[in-house]
Amino acid sequence: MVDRKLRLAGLAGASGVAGSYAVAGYTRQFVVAPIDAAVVRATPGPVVAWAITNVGTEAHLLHVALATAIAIGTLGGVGVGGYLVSRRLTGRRQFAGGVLAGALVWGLTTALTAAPLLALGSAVPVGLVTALEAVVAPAPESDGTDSERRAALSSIGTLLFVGVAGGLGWASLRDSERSADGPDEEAQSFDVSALRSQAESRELDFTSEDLPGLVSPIGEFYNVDIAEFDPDLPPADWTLSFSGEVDRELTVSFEEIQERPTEHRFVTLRCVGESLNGEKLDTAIWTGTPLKPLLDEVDPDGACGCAMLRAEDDYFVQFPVDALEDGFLAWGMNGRPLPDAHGHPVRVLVPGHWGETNVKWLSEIELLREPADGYWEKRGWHGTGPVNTVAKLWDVTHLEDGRVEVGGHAYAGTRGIERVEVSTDGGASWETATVSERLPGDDVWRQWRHVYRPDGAHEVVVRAIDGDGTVQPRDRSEAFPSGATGWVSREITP
Ligand SMILES: Nc1nc2c(c(=O)[nH]1)N[C@H]1C(S)=C(S)[C@@H](COP(=O)(O)O)O[C@H]1N2
Ligand SMILES: [Mo]
Repeated sequence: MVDRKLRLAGLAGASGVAGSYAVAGYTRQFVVAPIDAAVVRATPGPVVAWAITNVGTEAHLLHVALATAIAIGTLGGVGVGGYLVSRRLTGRRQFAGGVLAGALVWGLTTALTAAPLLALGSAVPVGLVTALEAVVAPAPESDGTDSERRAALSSIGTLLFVGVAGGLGWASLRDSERSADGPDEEAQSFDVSALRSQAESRELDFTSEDLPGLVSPIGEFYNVDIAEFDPDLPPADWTLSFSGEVDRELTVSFEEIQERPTEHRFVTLRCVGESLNGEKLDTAIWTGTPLKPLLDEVDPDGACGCAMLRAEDDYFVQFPVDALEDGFLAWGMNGRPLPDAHGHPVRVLVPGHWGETNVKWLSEIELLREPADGYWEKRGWHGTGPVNTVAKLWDVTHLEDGRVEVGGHAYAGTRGIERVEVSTDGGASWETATVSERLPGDDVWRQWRHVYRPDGAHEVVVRAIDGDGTVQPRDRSEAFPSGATGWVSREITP
């Protein structure tokens, strides 16, 4: 008996979650989304840090799976609970039970997602599954035989399966259409062709085809979010407020911000959580306006000279106003409106500082009196300062003539990359690599390349020298808490 109720709850919950996905897609209105956000918020900092450095980008699968399981259990539990209560009250199995189950699930889903219409996507299947169970299960007085029941159950199962599979198929079709981004060059909204050709003319001629160019295509640009489900923010609904320790408060709309002087800039981003030779390092051509004139208008006067930036996904980060003054409000990426995943409609870009300061879906800049921890700093990270210098070893190619080509990208924030050095004897002697010509802008990476004739097994080591002449430190440390350090090296056997 208990077993049957559990099975019914599982079936009802799963159909509710599938139905919600079918109507809402992988968005904030999907019933799993708010549960996932709660799971992420409740996860202790050390667990998050461990997952970021050890599980990498797949870590999100873990919390989404957990959130999905919780959603199935909750919708199923509430649905079957409602059905059983109704049955007890009316003394009979009937459709009223299904209606009550559906209504409860509708209320719960609406409360979670604030989307009453789309909440029907989970309510209707749960209502149907419980109501059908009322029909199929024999009433105590009935003499329905086991085989009749089994036949009815299996036809309901088939119907459900077809319904759910059809719904999911339709949803994924719709989602793939929605996210059909196409190549960057198509559908340009801003003319960034001049910068694009500057980048192309400076790219090194690698024999290997595996090395990224100087501008990362939108679909390949790395992505780090605290929320699995991006905010969905129409530009017309977006505003940015300057609040707190200011002389004049100010709120600007998307339209107003776009009327300001517009620039296109190359800016590189790097996540403090990436491993030493990781790939959370990318560059785009951003379109936007400088922040300084807006800050001058509000005239910050807080004692700490610091600001808290807040975003639509409840992300927040604190760092010095000085750093913010060099910042840029961007609404374009590689010639297109900022994509949802990268902060649509507006994000901030802070030159030379770790990725986490580059707040997406930016909604508020609060000037503070005293410093306070941001989202990641509360979780133990120290990632609001300038980036560490790094030379990545992203490719080793054995050329046909027996030589070896090694290459990658190097980045040192606003200090710039002066030189990249390569050792092919484990760090005993060093040679200077070819680097790509500097791109305009004061926060951009460079490519490097070196070709040599190997002599047996050996160890390649690379290091960058920044614009101040400082050599990338050799001492190794993990990404947590303030960014990986050390030289990237690789054993090579001919
Ligand atoms: N609102 C918001 N902004 C955010 C984040 C976030 O989770 N929410 N992640 C930060 C981190 S840790 C990094 S490394 C960069 C990544 O930007 P990208 O996803 O556009 O590459 O965004 C930063 N800005
Ligand atoms: Mo990050």
